[in-house]
Amino acid sequence: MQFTCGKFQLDLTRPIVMGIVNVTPDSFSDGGKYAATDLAIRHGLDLIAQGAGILDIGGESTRPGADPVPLSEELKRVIPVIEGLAAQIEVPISIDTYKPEVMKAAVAAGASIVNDVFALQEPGALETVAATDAGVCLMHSQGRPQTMQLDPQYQNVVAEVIDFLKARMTTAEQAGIPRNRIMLDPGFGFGKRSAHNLKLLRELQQLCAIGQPVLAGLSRKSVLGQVTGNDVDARLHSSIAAAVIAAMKGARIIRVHDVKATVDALKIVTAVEN
Ligand code: 9MG
Repeated sequence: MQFTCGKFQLDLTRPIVMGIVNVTPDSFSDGGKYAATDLAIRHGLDLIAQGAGILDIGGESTRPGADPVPLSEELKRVIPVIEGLAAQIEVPISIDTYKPEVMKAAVAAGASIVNDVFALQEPGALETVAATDAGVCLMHSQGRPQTMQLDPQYQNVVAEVIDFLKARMTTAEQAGIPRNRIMLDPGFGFGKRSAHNLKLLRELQQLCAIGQPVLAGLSRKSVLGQVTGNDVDARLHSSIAAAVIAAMKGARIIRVHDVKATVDALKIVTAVEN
């Protein structure tokens, strides 16, 4: 399986790790430690040294209850980090945003994947990505971060997520984004109760059967806390377990905070699969 993004052709015959670089003072799991540009760049370089195959840079938290960040502030946070990293690294940089203006500036600064938790539904987002050679991650979310965890409802969460992502993929293709630049993501924790998240993970192979690369992001999420009883800073082991399950079900991009531990765990998955 191949995924094209900018100048990169990713070989997804084995799972790879997307390392998270939050440039947000309110980041839910690292307390904004890497908010300053230099620290964020250093953190990104460290994640690559640990084996990350993609870096995901975000300037607006999407944790439940998070407030939106003004456009100018988001640009100020992420663009210098992307420029600083793009000059030094040979792995794709992904921009975690739903704002078309940030997508455009980030790609101009050196990003080659747009990671959109709203699946390019913001006006202008489809056209913005189509006008670039960037890849895109289309993620499912029910609602917006401020309210998405209040009362999420589904008849059949797996079928509804798959139908939504298929429809967004068709729309993206019609807008001019070729299929080899699209990955899909069920959006663990985005407008889903624990039971929804666990069912999506259990049946992830159904989403993978569409034939597009699937991204899974469960790192440190609240479903892991609900199952284990652990706070966010004690969810390493459960995050690794979730990453391994997702990869064994067919996910090819695993989005995590703890890169080295996940890379090692996924080496076992690859060795078993081969
Ligand atoms: C930004 N962000 C937070 N969680 C995420 C997830 O599960 N997937 C993607 N694509 N992005 C996420």
